[in-house]
Amino acid sequence: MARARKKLKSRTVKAAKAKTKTRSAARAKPARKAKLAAKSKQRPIDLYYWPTPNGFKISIMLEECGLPYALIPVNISKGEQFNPDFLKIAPNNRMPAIVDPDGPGGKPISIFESGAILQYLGRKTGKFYPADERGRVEVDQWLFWQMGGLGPMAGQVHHFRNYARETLPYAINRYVDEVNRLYGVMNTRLKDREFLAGKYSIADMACVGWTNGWERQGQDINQFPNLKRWLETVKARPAVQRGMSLGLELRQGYDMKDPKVQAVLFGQRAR
Ligand SMILES: N[C@@H](CCC(=O)N[C@@H](CS)C(=O)NCC(=O)O)C(=O)O
Repeated sequence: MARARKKLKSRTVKAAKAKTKTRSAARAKPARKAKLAAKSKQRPIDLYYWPTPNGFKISIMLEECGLPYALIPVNISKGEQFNPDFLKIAPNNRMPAIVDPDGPGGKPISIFESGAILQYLGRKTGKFYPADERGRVEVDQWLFWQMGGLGPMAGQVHHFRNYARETLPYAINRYVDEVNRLYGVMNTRLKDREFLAGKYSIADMACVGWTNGWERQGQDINQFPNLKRWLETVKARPAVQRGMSLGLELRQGYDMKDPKVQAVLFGQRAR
């Protein structure tokens, strides 16, 4: 019920925005008019989301592309990621996921895994994901580097430094060191280019939420001046700011240190 209400509210906000756009369309030049009309016909993408670094990747991309979307909160602290309807879309019981009503062939498509969603939205819009093979490979390398390295390792640091019930120095040091190594790799990469793949892309969107938490990962950003400069540049983008503030209020009242929340999130085994 709460989910449906949120969705409705979000759709109402989008509808109000669409009305504003329709009014400005009346004054626009013909080519711009056609573009605005096409945009107003776009049906919103359902975004299954909770405000975390993995969720931000997709809220940022949707904001950057100006795509209409409806926010459907998946409260992972309460276990909503195990709802059977959600599992049909995201069988890994993790958010984010999307359902695009206008998928390939004009039919709906559902997608889980943030990297796959970013690539899909990049192909769909032709934005922030080059069409030429060399440019695409540049982006893919850094996107997969985030998906397989930076994200999981930083996630382990958050777990062992901030949430684990026992203090395990070996585990903490192992993951703090690995994140430190990864920050070093990123810092070197950014020495002679503004963004990870040269131009701003989905690879940068994938990394910003994870590097933003550097303090909680036991790192000192000042040791990585190129990374620091990159982080400031990316975070200054209005769409990134909108994406990273989406739904922050939903998290209020939920504490990862609460044993009830930990019982949902930790110690998961095959079901
Ligand atoms: N590889 C996945 C990871 C997503 C992920 O780990 N999401 C977390 C929140 S950041 C989640 O949904 N956790 C729910 C749970 O642990 O049950 C992706 O990038 O989409």
